[in-house]
Amino acid sequence: MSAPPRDPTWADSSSASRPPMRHDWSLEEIEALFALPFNDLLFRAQQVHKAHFDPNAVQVSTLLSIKTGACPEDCKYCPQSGHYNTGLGKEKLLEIEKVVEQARAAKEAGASRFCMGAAWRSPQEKDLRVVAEMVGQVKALGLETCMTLGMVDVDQAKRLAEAGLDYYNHNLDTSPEYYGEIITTRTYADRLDTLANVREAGMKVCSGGILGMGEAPRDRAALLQQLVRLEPHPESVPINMLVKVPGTPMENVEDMDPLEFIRAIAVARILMPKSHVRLSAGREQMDESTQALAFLAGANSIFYGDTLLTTGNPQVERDRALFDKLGLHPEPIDPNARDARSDDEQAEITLAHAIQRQRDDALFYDATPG
Ligand code: SAM
Ligand code: DTB
Ligand code: SF4
Repeated sequence: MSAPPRDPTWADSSSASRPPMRHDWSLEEIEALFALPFNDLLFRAQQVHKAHFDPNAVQVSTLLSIKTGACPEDCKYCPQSGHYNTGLGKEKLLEIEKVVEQARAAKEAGASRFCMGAAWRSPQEKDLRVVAEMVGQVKALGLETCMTLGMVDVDQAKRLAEAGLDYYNHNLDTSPEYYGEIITTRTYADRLDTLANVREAGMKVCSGGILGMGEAPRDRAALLQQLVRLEPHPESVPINMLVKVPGTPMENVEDMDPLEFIRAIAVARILMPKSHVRLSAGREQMDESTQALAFLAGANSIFYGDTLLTTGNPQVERDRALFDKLGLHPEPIDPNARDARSDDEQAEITLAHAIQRQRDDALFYDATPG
């Protein structure tokens, strides 16, 4: 996956002509984007993509499950929930050396970010000490680090940030309205709180959702509306296509039209112009043309490696071949982008968060189950 010569026109619109980032998109505006003729929608998404990114560069992350199975939460899509029988056993937290070994292999295979996931509701104190050490050692390899460990409070988020964690992944998963159909053991407001805590700790936010869970088109628009309300927008927005795992309540849900999925990627790109939009879970079930359309629609990040957390992902050789066919190349880590936030910028984020928390409390009081 070597870098071919760049198209010199990719960053061709001057910053002066770019509209400011918006957080106040109405549901109707977002639905109107979804309703555009497909070609018009993709053209608009490409214009936005080209104005902010090299459209042929794709950020490459590798995922590892550091603690698998027996999760107390009841997320209906998830093979790791202890509420369903999916054949997964309960595993202990992996040893640090094993994780570092996998991270080194991921780096050698071409990944720039290493994402570690744990099937926890939230980390316990004894575990937090271990994962903090893990972060430090993975980061020392020269990789960006990301973790997804469930809910975190501000203190936990700060400790992870101090350990060197660059990104924290915590998905909103679906719209506030559909959420109660999918998860009952934590609320939408809990999720927004965790995202606010991650921001307050100065980490980058990775947050997105899952499509194809039987949601209505309006739920897709409402999920994106929630993500776009976050200030700043999440730096990373994973859009997962549901992986239907036998034993979960979602194993027989109806397939989503792949073109509707592409529309969602394009709308995410338009709404969050500077974010990396990740074509996340579900690639193994997608043909090459659908993946190519997703990149055309503005997706610019993938999980790379033969497994996600517990389910399959395309073999690395297949991804290398796809990148070659499409003339894509892995995006290098931007050394200036890391830790580049000034104290003033961080203070502004903290203030914006205090305001957003008040708004969320008011808005979600009624929308979320007990
Ligand atoms: N337990 C932590 C949590 O949920 O916050 C972290 C791990 S959890 C597996 C991370 C994310 O994986 C979920 O939020 C969900 O969006 C995604 N995910 C889980 N199962 C999936 C599936 N079958 N298909 C697509 N995405 C899935
Ligand atoms: C995200 O949005 N998708 C990833 C990552 N964040 C942690 C997880 C996908 C999991 C798919 C099901 C599995 O492999 O267990
Ligand atoms: Fe647990 Fe996360 Fe799976 Fe939900 S998505 S059951 S919290 S591992």
